[in-house]
Amino acid sequence: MRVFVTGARGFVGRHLVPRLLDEGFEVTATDRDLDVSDRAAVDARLKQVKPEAIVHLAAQSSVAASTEDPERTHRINYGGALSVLEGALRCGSRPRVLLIGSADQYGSAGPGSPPFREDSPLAPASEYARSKTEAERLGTSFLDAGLEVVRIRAFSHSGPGQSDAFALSSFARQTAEIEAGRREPVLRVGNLDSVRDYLDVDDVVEAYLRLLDPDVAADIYNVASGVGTRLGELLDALLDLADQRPSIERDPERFRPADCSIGDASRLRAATGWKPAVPIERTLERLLDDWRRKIKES
Ligand code: A2R
Repeated sequence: MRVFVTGARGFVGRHLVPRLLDEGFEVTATDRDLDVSDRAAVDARLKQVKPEAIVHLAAQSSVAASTEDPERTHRINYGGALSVLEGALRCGSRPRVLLIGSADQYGSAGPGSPPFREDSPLAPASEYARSKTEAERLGTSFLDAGLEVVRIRAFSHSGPGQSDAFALSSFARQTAEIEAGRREPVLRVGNLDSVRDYLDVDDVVEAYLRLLDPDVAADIYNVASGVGTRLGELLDALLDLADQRPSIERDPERFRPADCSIGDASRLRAATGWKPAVPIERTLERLLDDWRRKIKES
């Protein structure tokens, strides 16, 4: 199967592309070399490649950056999805499209609420989440034109290669810097009471692989563990792996009201048999080792 990947040099793409190649897929990997908001360029490239599937990862993926520059976020996330969907319809090979959305589309749940299901109401609270929600709706509208659009709502995931704009990666980077004596032994954090549903990036990649299967219904799917964990608990687990215990300081810049986001992935499990396989401790270990290596090399 010929798979066209956008955003292939991003965090998930760098894990997905090697896995696709291992599985015997033929891969066309694109990133900044193909601006997804440039409709004509995307159209031309898809007509040339005529893929059987597209995994559309390219995005402005930071919530904070989306608040600073909402227009740019909309242009990349919504405009990018529009280019890819239109290009897919016109390229002649009718590719199945995996549109990657986010748990942020649901907003935050109240304490004790059940995990979000695909039919839970959406309450996007940032331009990032709004752009993903609109891109998903756009994807749904292309079903009528006969395009198989799989709309994915991915919950938090982490692993080696993730930007330190995301909480766990930031904790791991700071820990590795403290271990290396490159930072005073103070770890700066946001709100540790937030509860998140965390997956290892390898489990997310496995879910996307299964959703490429043409026999799986082109539906909306949560990719989630179903388990919520306080960020503070994850930080403790990370520090158990560290060779020293820094003090923890609240960073007003990062501090947001505590939120709660847990997903129910039973639809994905029923359709594909997928379930997460990597324990979070393993994710934290690989993330910390990756930062240790990068800091040593820098
Ligand atoms: O912003 P950069 O230089 O890191 O490049 C990102 C790239 N990208 C684009 N590619 C083509 N045309 C654009 N206009 C454009 N803008 C950004 O997409 C980066 O290499 C990639 C996205 O990777 P990450 O930001 O690392 O996201 P991640 O964690 O791999 O997430 C994949 C998908 C995204 O749609 C997220 O919103 C969703 O999963 O959670």
